[in-house]
Amino acid sequence: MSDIQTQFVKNVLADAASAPKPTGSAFAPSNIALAKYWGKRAAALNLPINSSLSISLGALGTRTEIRVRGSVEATSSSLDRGSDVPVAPDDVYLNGVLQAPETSFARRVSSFLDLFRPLFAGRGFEVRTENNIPTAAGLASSASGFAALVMALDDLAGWGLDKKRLSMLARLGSGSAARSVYDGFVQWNAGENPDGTDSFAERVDAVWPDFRVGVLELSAAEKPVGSRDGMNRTVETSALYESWPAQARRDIETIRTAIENRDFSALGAAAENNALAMHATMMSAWPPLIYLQPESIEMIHQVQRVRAEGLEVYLTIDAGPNLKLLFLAENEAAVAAAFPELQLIKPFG
Ligand code: 2P0
Repeated sequence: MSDIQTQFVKNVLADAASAPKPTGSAFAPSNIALAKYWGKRAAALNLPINSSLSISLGALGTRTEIRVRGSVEATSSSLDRGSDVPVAPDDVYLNGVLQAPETSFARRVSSFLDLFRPLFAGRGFEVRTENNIPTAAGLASSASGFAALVMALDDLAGWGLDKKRLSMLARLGSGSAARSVYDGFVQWNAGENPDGTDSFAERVDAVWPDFRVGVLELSAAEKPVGSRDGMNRTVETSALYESWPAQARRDIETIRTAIENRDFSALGAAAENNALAMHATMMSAWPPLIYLQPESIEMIHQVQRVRAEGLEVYLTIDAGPNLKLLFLAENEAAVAAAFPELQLIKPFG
């Protein structure tokens, strides 16, 4: 926890209400970026170099329940007490199982909660996190996890924060979490201010009930490098990264227009090109970042084959080996036949 983070939290909570409850709870959906976030301009406030655009995954995500040990008033003025407040340990449960404090999951949750702990008299929390995302499906749970955690804290303390502020706080836990406070299509504006006040996500005003996402879980191989280190390495060493922010801007523009016009072909092409361009920047980092496995390459070719035969299906890939397919309801049966292992997701229910 740095001073700059503490100050940021204090500013975001400046006008917050206070109506503490015994338990706070919230659900946040997972999301998949159609125009990816890759690269930070400032680490402490988790500020991205480029804006990104995602689709939230409806009922797939994280439900979190949080309570303080004992009841305390949560006010922003108590942040002033700062670091002389003793830190109490948290009990962090994941899918019903208590996580040892030294696990990376418990450590990430606790260090995020440290940002807010002074508001709760330095007490420990009990956090119960339930993910209904199929395990190992390659869907990031940090996005829905930090979004649900911030929303549950807001519910617990009765801050009454709007989505913009929730998004800014979720961003401190994980960049992609900034997008998971909304349903549907979401744009996270990178912003320019060093103080992070213009970097938050907004909902794209569109409902597309026929939009489908499919997950192809291809490989359980360990990621060579996590996203955080991977994007830093890419920014620092890849000569191709120079062209990335402009590509991101173009793709977001194309995808927004495509959503407006319900032009699925334009959306799919821009999303697929964006994901493969991101992987090109990763591969051109040094040491190289190759998240794709042989199975990923095989399936990329399979997608191109079936598309050449007339089936409108596009792919996107995050920092891992698994593919996510994009298609419309009318092609659900054909896509399922071409990709029997596909896990079907309906983002709009
Ligand atoms: C995204 N990814 O837009 C991109 C595409 C992975 C590839 O956001 O360091 O866990 O916590 O801000 O959000 C994964 O990175 O990284 C990610 P941090 P995060 O979905």
